[in-house]
Amino acid sequence: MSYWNVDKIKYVGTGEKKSGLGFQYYNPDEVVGGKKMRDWLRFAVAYWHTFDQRLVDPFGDGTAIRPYDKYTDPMDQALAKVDAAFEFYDKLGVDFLCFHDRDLAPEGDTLRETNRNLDKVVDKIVENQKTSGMKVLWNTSNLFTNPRFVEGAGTSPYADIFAYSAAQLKHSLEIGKRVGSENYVFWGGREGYESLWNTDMKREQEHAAKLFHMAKDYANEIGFDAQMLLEPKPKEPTTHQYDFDAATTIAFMKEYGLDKDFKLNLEGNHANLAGHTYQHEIRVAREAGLLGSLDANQGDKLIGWDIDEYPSNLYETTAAMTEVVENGSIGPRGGLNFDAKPRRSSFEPNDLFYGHIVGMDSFAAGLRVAVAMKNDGVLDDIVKNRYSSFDSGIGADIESGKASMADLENYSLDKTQKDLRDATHSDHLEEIKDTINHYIIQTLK
Ligand code: XUL
Ligand code: CO
Repeated sequence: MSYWNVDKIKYVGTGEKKSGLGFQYYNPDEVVGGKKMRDWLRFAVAYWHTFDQRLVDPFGDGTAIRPYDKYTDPMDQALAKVDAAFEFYDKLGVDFLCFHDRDLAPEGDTLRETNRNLDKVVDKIVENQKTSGMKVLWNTSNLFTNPRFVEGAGTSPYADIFAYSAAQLKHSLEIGKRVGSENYVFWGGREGYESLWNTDMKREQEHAAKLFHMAKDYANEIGFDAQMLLEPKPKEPTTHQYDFDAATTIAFMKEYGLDKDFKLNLEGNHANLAGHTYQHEIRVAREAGLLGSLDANQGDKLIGWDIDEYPSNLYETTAAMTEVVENGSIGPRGGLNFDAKPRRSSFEPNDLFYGHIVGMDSFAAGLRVAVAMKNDGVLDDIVKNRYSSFDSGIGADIESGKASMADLENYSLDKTQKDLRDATHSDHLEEIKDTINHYIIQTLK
């Protein structure tokens, strides 16, 4: 039985496209910058957006038409979805999937019943992995949808909710081990506050850190050696999320001794909500040695919430992939997970293929441009030259610590206005942007 009415998606290149369903830039086994494209990009399909999302918005019901809708019993539908999902991965040509525990199976009345439902679906995933070779980039625990998490999970003011969260998480880690997840993600869906008037911020953050430590300790105990990742987001759903952005999350990790075992999973739309570019977030993580993995999506500059649009902005993917190429990889076990969904008006099954194709092609294009710029050392020279006054003389003495403040005073006291004006140089930023445009246009034509 076939769920999706398409053939396997092929690389067709940038010539005349015969059908809309083809990759123009993503050619998985082509070697670019010393590695196969599939190994640079390690694309993953997100179970929640792709197979569960009904395309609701706050004003309207779901519009999605999905090939397993005919199964009305929740467990029958959950099992059919696994087959549909693995056919989708095969036709799209991705190597990885990602999921939350609750994406897979309906909850029962107790955690025991819920785990039983979940285990049945995971059994089927494991069977499908054996025949397809599909790998799990990461799994995670949904500790935010059910009303019990209304005031948080690890940061809930209620001990029973913390306990339940830990119990749910324990099983999710066991599942991670079963499916061989390369990473394990924590996005703090409700881990923030609505109002400071009733919040003990310090106590909540200590609790969150305790839950992360417990998770890592338990993973070690069962021999689940996934890279642990925290995913920053500044707001939505709570007014203020504790893992606001990369820099805030790194400070939290350092304060609570988590920076040895945890890295970051960074998302484009989350970066924008924090007032940053995706490139900024990736740079902050990479320079701290904490870049773990990436959630691929884009926001809309005119909308102030998380719309999880499939990435299509080539300038932004070029910027993100420039950081990745500079880093040598996305992260030790990182990949690009499409935390993205079609617009509500793109409700047909095939829109899921188009969404992933534009996303995969956009990052593949970004990779090609970033590698071309790297090969020509375009940015290397720009950055190196800008700081070259620190390579010798007084600059080298400042960096080495040889120069004291008194030395710098001596050095500066008689410099004239003109001397100092001459010490600065134009950044030629417009020329740099013109060069980047040139590489995008030339590489992608
Ligand atoms: C929410 C979000 C999540 C995480 C996984 O904005 O990004 O889907 O990626 O829980
Ligand atoms: Co995400």
